[in-house]
Amino acid sequence: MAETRLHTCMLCEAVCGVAVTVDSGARVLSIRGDDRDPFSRGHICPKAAALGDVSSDPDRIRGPMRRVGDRWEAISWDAALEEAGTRLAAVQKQYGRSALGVYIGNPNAHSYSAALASVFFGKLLGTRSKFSATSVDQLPQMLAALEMLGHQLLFPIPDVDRTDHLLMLGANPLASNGSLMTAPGIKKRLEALRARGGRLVVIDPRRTETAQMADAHHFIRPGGDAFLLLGMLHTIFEESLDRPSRQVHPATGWDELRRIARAFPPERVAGRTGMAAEGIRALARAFAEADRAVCYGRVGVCTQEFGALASWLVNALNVVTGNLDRAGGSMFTSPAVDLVGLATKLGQRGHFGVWKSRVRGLPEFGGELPAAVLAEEMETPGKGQIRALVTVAGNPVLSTPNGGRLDGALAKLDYMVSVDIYRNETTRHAHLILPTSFGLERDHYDLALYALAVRNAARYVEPALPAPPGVRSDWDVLFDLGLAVRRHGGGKPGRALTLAARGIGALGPKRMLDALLRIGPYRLSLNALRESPHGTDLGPLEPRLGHFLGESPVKLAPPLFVGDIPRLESALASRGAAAELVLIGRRHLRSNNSWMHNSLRLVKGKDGCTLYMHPDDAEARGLANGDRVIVGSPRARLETTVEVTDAIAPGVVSLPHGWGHDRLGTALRIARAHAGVSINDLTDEAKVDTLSGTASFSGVPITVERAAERAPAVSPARIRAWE
Ligand SMILES: Nc1nc2c(c(=O)[nH]1)N[C@H]1C(S)=C(S)[C@@H](COP(=O)(O)OP(=O)(O)OC[C@H]3O[C@@H](n4cnc5c(=O)[nH]c(N)nc54)[C@H](O)[C@@H]3O)O[C@H]1N2
Ligand SMILES: Nc1nc2c(c(=O)[nH]1)N[C@H]1C(S)=C(S)[C@@H](COP(=O)(O)OP(=O)(O)OC[C@H]3O[C@@H](n4cnc5c(=O)[nH]c(N)nc54)[C@H](O)[C@@H]3O)O[C@H]1N2
Ligand code: SF4
Ligand SMILES: [Mo]
Repeated sequence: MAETRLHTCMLCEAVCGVAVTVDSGARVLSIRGDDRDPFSRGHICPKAAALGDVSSDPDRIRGPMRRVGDRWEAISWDAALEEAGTRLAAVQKQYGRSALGVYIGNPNAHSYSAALASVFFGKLLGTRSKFSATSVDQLPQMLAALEMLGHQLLFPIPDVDRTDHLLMLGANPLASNGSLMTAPGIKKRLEALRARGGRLVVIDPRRTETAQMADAHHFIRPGGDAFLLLGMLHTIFEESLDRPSRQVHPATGWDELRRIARAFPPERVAGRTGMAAEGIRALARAFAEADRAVCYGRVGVCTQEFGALASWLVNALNVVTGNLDRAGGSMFTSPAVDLVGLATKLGQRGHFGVWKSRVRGLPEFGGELPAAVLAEEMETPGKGQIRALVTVAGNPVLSTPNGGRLDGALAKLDYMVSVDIYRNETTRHAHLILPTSFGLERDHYDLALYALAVRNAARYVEPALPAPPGVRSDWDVLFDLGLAVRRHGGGKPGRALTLAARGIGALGPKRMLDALLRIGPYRLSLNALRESPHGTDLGPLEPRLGHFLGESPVKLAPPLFVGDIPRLESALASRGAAAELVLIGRRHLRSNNSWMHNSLRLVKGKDGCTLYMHPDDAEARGLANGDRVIVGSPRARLETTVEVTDAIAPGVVSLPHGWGHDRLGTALRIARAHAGVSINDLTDEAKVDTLSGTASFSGVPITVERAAERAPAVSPARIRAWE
């Protein structure tokens, strides 16, 4: 008999409530949006249906696997944990604790149990060689929060449901469903904004799906955002459009910011932004004069040469116009589990630059090093060289800059363990793959994303599907693996931590979540949430900066950012030969980073991995729609298909990330048949936002030429890794 169970989609950040209908054999018959979820109101996207595909995917890893040479064999959990503990501890004993690296990927944030367990996991391993997807994503926004607001996780959230003017830079929520802005059904929310007379303005080198529904869209040169924002601030100060009296929470640094902006009149930055000076002034006036306005920047603003400066200036624009912590402006969520509030009370705010990476000297952030240095830290001999690695729900070969180099470096490690559900481009290098339960097989409360929601909400669901018998929960795997490494004695014994971890590990994630809900702002509990299985609405965002800052002011001009202005100046001054073409990324509604391409329902049909090119650029190269081309950067040459479209700015081309599934040794049959190429074979690990260490994906100089009949278009690193 069929039965319908409630769950929450955990693929992207929108936390859509779903109703999963399963048959008596626990096979998924359908996945629909839950109309009765007060937050997501029935919204889902095409990816939700693929949740069942991943669970039942024949290629999924369903029990621990050990690699012997290039052969894989099943191994018991006891033997696997014993081997991993012995080998990883041996590396730490011989070469020091930080010779063991850890890389934590994106899906970790989408499981409350994994997110909580990984904190202990990191402490148990006791290494400084920690990496995550943060440094190829939102790090600049965290740095801006740390420096301006005093906590690295205090993300300002655009109050989209009440604003009159949304200025959006480097985000495409119609494809991504919103990021650092949990807003299920974002398209409807944006339609409502326009229906109530508000304006949506999009700044993007591509006329995206979101730009197409906006009131206005302006092309920008990749990496031009910090210049644009300074030009806008210049106008606002020059025309006395700033609103110090409207800014409720006090802010310092007003004069310093005014002084900085004075040096960037729109006429001066126009060239670097690709926008007309008068256009920049008009943007500034419209924003400052709107009753309730919010500037929102996301991945396109972060992963670029001046990502940290741009992220700072987005916040600064909101403050200067009196829109921070104000309804319809940039606000702060009050989640049922308030980890930021808790951490603030404990005095844990995050840190930056306390130590530097060994080889290149890039700064740590919150105890992690930039993913852009991972390969060099493995390849460069000397004390502290990374010789073993654990990846947890990450695929850095496809997701970090110059993945090809990393691919080669992983193949040379002494030992590697991957906690993952697939044998993919990264995990194929592991000596052991430890598989976890997935998605609908877990209970779910969205610890991370309810804390970033545009409305306060909570929902707890029990597992909707049984997990395959051979896998374990992420919680158990992380605690067991961490404790195994401890047991085999990596470095100091650390008895207190070991005992605490053993106790907390045995307590389980539910008890921990329940405790966090009970001490949260609404004094909820798991049982209270269970009483509203469709979810609970906890009301609109309320001003709450005082809760975090007390009397402390917002810092409008933190010295860290002010100190980086000379780099902007020199970029303006150096009018070197502009690259012919620069590369940016893109997301698609039917794709999710690197790991949903083994679902036939998502990849069938039109090729998802094509190169967008403006008609002028195509004509200049004699290229037509559908032609095969070679895209070249100093890192690789790849063959792909060109898609001619005037929706991309002239001089800019775009490839999506997360593709390139034709590498040897993976076990992803459908993805291999829809392989595409990896943009991160082309991107450059040397190109980072040097202030924050974040990868600079936007604006990679490349060349495009017609492919010869039979072009040898394989990245050299890909061959090297398997020689
Ligand atoms: N369908 C789908 N949804 C996803 C994901 C996915 O892979 N697929 N991934 C999830 C993840 S991990 C994240 S972090 C979020 C990201 O969510 P978003 O930030 O909304 O991500 P994108 O759709 O990549 O939008 C980034 C935009 O920045 C533009 N851009 C590139 N360079 C520049 C620049 O220099 N300046 C400006 N102003 N714009 C620029 C690009 O053209 C693109 O339109 O999406 C999440 N949701
Ligand atoms: N050029 C370019 N590069 C980018 C981006 C871009 O816009 N352009 N975007 C960047 C961004 S925003 C991000 S967040 C990163 C993502 O970078 P990563 O997190 O490194 O990569 P993902 O593709 O999300 O890979 C997730 C991995 O987790 C596994 N997995 C999925 N679910 C589970 C689970 O429940 N448990 C376990 N144990 N494993 C699971 C998958 O099999 C896969 O191996 O990519 C970044 N890279
Ligand atoms: S929008 Fe995101 S959370 Fe909602 S169904 Fe799609 S992938 Fe899942
Ligand atoms: Mo991300």
